[in-house]
Amino acid sequence: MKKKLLFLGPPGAGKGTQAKLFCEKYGLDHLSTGDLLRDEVSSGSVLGVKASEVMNKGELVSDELVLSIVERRLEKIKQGWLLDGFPRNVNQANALKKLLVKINQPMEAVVLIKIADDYLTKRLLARGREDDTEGVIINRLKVYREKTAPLIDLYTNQGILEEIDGNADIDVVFSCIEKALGT
Ligand code: B4P
Repeated sequence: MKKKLLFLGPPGAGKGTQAKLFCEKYGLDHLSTGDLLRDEVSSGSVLGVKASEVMNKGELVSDELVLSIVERRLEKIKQGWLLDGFPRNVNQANALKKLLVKINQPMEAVVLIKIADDYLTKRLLARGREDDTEGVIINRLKVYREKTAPLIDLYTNQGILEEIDGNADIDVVFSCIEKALGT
């Protein structure tokens, strides 16, 4: 079974939801940069205060901060990992590639969860997190299109991208992911 995975998709596509289920079932370490940043915010640290200002505008937190968090965590994992919400731009993808070469753990598959903007906005408004207001969601979608979507071509060209339709019930999306990954 593939054990070095990345879940990619627009905000609200269900990356976090599916990643959690997948890691529980298959015993992988779930590495969500969104969750790790929210932990930093709750701790009230200087970095957390800075991160919270950026997240509440729907922008991306600095590559430097995110990379240091990921590097510290990835090096300790032995069993297999699932990256959720990282990388989010080409710079982060290049840094990740270097890190994976260094620790000799190449990425095995990327799951792209696709879904139309209308559904995403409805889902996120219903969730109601601090960064789930209409104006911030519009900006997050714009940032996704400009900065994260170019990663789709990058991983397609590497031949490791699997596309999933995210506009279905959670268990249906989960089965599609399992099928795509051949579990
Ligand atoms: P994230 O925490 O990654 O959150 P997200 O992309 O908005 O949500 P996700 O796709 O995981 O959706 P979820 O499963 O929760 O990012 C938040 C912020 O952190 C970013 O804007 C950025 O500022 C910062 N950040 C994170 N990573 C970064 C990085 N690498 N670099 C820089 N900054 C970074 O699902 C959403 C909702 O839909 C939930 O309520 C869920 O219950 C529901 N849902 C899920 N699947 C469903 C389904 N099939 N049907 C119906 N509802 C569903």
